[in-house]
Amino acid sequence: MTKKKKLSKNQIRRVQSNHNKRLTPKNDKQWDESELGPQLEGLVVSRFGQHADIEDQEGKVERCTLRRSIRSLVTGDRVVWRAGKESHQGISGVIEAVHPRKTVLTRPDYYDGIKPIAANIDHIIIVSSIAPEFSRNIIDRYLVACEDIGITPIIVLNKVDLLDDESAKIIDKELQSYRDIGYHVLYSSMHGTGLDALKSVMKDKINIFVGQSGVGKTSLLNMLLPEVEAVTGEISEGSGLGKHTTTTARLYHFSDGGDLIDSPGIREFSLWHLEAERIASGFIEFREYLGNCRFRDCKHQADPGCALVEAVENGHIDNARFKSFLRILETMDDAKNARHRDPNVY
Ligand SMILES: Nc1nc2c(ncn2[C@@H]2O[C@H](COP(=O)(O)OP(=O)(O)OP(=O)(O)O)[C@@H](O)[C@H]2O)c(=O)[nH]1
Ligand SMILES: [Mg+2]
Ligand SMILES: [Zn+2]
Repeated sequence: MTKKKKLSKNQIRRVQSNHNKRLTPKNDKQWDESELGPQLEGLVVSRFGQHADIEDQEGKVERCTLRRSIRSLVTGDRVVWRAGKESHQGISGVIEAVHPRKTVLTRPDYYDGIKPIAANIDHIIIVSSIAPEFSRNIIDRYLVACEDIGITPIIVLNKVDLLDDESAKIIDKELQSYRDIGYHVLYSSMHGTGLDALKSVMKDKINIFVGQSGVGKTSLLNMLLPEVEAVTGEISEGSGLGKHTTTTARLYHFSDGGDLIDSPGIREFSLWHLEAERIASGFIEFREYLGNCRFRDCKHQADPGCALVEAVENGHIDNARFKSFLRILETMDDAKNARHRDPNVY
């Protein structure tokens, strides 16, 4: 058997782009100037490939195509669009330009570098739960991302109905370490616990639910906005993991002010687009110690005179957070070298 020659990164990208072009229907409408109305303002509620659903100023959702000049468009983007005089196969118009973003949550992508997930958000609500599994490491990764982009995180432990006295004690202790460093932690359940508190932190803000698949993001959305009736999915009996039920980020409005974006669950949240120092300062309680290590290039591991290790030993830094930090550094190189493209790993 002849050995297949490995494709270069550029070749892989070209193959992918040709493949995507083939997936775009040939009869996709190319709008002519004379067929389009005046420029209007809109808000992207959801993006699918070359199309996006935008909400116009009357609150009506219109499906539009994207001008080729638009390089990046995500849920939460504010756009300029023009309606077609007639709609074609359910497409009402074209998005012409994207307003500058106030904030953007991103993820690293092996092929495309840094990819945006949602724009103009005020709060990232990190939803966790004991089912499929409680992962402090994923919470910590999201916290680093939030600190790096300057968006306020809120930690939510969902499915509290599944906790017995003993597991409740253990989880309380874990979550107290986040409260101790100033983070807002809430408990919730699709059966009612904590929904009012959640509603009040989200009021008048643009919020996004993030977290592992199956933790109950969409179930919470359905409780908060019953008219939405978004699809939820059981945790797989075989693997014990979520089934990635939600596939695209979508924005919903609260009638009394504020928005909520439900996003697809993730398996892992990599941070390899950040330098080690940015990861370290994403752990907010580490900041006062950074720069105090004996060696300027301290890796904060076995290095003598490490100010972080000392702070852990003195009980000023929580050991679990420090371990989480080391684990993120360890996995960064692996992630950088990953040769697979799994859309759920980001
Ligand atoms: N016991 C209990 N089960 C819950 C709760 N919230 C959600 N679930 C269940 O957890 C499963 C997953 O819920 P989803 O809302 O689809 O989870 P998700 O986070 O949106 O998952 P993805 O869309 O895949 O990211 C469903 O079977 C829900 O019924 C809760 O508060 N308590
Ligand atoms: Mg979902
Ligand atoms: Zn150090």
